[in-house]
Amino acid sequence: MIDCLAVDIGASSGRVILGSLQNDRIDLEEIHRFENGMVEKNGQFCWELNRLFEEIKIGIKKCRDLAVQPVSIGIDTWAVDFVLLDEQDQLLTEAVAYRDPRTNGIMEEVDEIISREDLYAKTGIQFLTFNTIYQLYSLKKNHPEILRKAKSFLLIPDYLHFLLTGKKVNEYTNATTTQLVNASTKEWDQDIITKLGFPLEMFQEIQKPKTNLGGLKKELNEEFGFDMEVILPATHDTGSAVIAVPEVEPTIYLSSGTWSLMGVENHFPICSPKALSYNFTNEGGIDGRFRVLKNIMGLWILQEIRRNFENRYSFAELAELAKTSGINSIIDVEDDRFLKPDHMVEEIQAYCQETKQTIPETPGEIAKCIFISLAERYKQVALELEKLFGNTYQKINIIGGGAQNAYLNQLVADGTKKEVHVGPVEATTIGNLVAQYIALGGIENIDQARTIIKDSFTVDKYSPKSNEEVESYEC
Ligand code: LFR
Repeated sequence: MIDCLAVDIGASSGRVILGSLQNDRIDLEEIHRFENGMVEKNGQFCWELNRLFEEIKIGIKKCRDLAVQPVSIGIDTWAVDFVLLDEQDQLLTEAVAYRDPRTNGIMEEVDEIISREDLYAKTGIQFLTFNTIYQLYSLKKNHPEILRKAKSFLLIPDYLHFLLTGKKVNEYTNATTTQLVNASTKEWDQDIITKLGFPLEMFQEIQKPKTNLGGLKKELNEEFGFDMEVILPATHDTGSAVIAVPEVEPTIYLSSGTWSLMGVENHFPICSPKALSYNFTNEGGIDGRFRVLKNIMGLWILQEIRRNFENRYSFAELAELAKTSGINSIIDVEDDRFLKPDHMVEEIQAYCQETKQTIPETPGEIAKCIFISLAERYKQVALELEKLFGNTYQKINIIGGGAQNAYLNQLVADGTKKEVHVGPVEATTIGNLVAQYIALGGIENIDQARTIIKDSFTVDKYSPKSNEEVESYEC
């Protein structure tokens, strides 16, 4: 039996999960769960990195209390956000969150220095206003003195791994989301970095998933009473999630959580003008794979309206209310206005008014508007993927926490007219563990891992209903 710890921190919560691999089965046990969210510090939205690290330590200590001693640990989080360290390895910056407005208007300024065509041909990364490249450029513009002092650039999981081990590396899958990594060489693109005037020396060596960073720092070893290997998973949560898609055949996956990431796994990047015209990303994956996918503003919109309703309704209740609502107004879920509006419900209502659609009023109407808008977008992106790959896919595999939403799953099946396979819900954690198991020799490769995942976790199926059964939601 091999016991490993996966730490998976998303935008709204984090978990420390114990994964046990035995007889070609993976079992999961949640050891510790904690809240996450942006807080305002000096007028900026930031993550509470020190608290997050304390929570990870609590999780490790709970293992000790349960008399479990995992062999290794690996951490994954959301992408693009980073910290900078000075010569003494002290933090120079807060971990500013990607939804902070500091990048407003910055993409256009970077366009003047490097054309989108060039940037895409080199990196293959989707243009999103909050990519690291734009966050760094905003910092350079507004606080050049900070960037001048920076000696180390670490993405969030890199920093947490540094706190565990004292070693500074940039893990590859997450590094690709900076839009500064060359998709062919899989290394920092020095040309882009120097053109934008970022200090080249602050970028660390890029290390691939499965790299063993060695043991814990001495003081942590003493504090916990045991040592563990620290093994890099795909530290970008989406990278870990896609490892756990339980299909060996190429299929469309939809990693559903705060974001909806919809794409196809490929063995090379597609940085063509056609891929650019669809604005698909090519994020680096494990073992030379690429995630050709689209970032779609996902359940964040629903999380926000829940907050606007003071958490009076659960996600399941909102789905129930939506089902019985007759409204068919649709919003463009990828419009940046929904990235961090002051009040999501009002933003949705304003959008519907401006586009001359019925204004949703009740919680059920607003939820329905969000669900059908997401389903509509998934349908369009599935078509774009088929056009890009010149392929017809028979099914869509929904993974992640959002896969628990039966109403949305059925809407996806009905809209795309494809079989929808649902699960595993814990894909990110499982993918994180798989990299550790392969590094430790417990699993041979990704194909074997996917067979094990298929045998260890349930996958539900939704078939598209016939046209007569489907209530039309076209505008
Ligand atoms: C999902 C995710 C997406 C990334 C977004 C912001 O949690 O990692 O892949 O685009 O968060 O980092």
